[in-house]
Amino acid sequence: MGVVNVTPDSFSDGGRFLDPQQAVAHAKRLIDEGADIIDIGGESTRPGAGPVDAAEELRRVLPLLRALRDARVPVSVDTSKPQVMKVSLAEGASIINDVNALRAPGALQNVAASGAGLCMMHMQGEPRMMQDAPHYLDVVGEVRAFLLARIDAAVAMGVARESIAIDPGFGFGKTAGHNLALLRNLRRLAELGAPVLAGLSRKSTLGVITGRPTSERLPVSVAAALLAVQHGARIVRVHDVAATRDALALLAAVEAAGNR
Ligand code: HH2
Repeated sequence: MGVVNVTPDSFSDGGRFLDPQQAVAHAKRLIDEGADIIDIGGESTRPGAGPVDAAEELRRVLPLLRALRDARVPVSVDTSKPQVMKVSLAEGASIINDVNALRAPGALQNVAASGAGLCMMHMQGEPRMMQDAPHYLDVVGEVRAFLLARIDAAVAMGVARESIAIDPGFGFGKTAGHNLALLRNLRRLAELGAPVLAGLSRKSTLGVITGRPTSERLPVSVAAALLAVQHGARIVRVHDVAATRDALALLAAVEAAGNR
């Protein structure tokens, strides 16, 4: 899943693709590099980010969504707002990716009615405060229980089980230690039966480990995507598609080699 953020303030690519033409060109480049899904977002969820209203979010997202209508890959829209979901689905989005796991009133109904795919992510708190003092007794168990409850809620609302992906929400109300425990134990989430999506690309935990700023986190992001897939992720949400593709091609080749 290749990321295109149409925002002024996203943590790693904020402001780069605010111009619709640049956003479209970037999305097409990611598709050419081998992205299987394009994820477009009109509101930053980085720690401390302020909220954006639905009209502004749609103003950012719709030109890109419309331009990608004929793209050869599905487009997902990264939003927590039921209104943005509804309009995006009517305008051709195939997937809703919600960092709030469709907990806003009306969100699940809107997605269930459309038959679209959805990704439900775990977050402790909300973006403005989530990194203040994240706390868990058992981070893996708590994230797993939350995601199971969200799968059940979506299925009860009429969403097909096979349309659901789940995500531990790396960096969303989690310390570096919490993120690493989740990465190490992704298989426990995969056991829930839904494909696991992992978004570690350029995130601050990778900066803590390497001491590098966002702009220098490509190598460690590729390593993180590889580790995530080795630990059970089926989808990786990344900014750098070509490099990640290469690493995953190597992993696939090693696995196909078997014991010959
Ligand atoms: N991370 C971000 C945004 N959306 N969605 C899912 N499912 N999983 C993630 O880990 C995830 C996500 C944050 O990254 P980014 O979009 O690069 O930054 P920002 O939120 O500042 O726009």
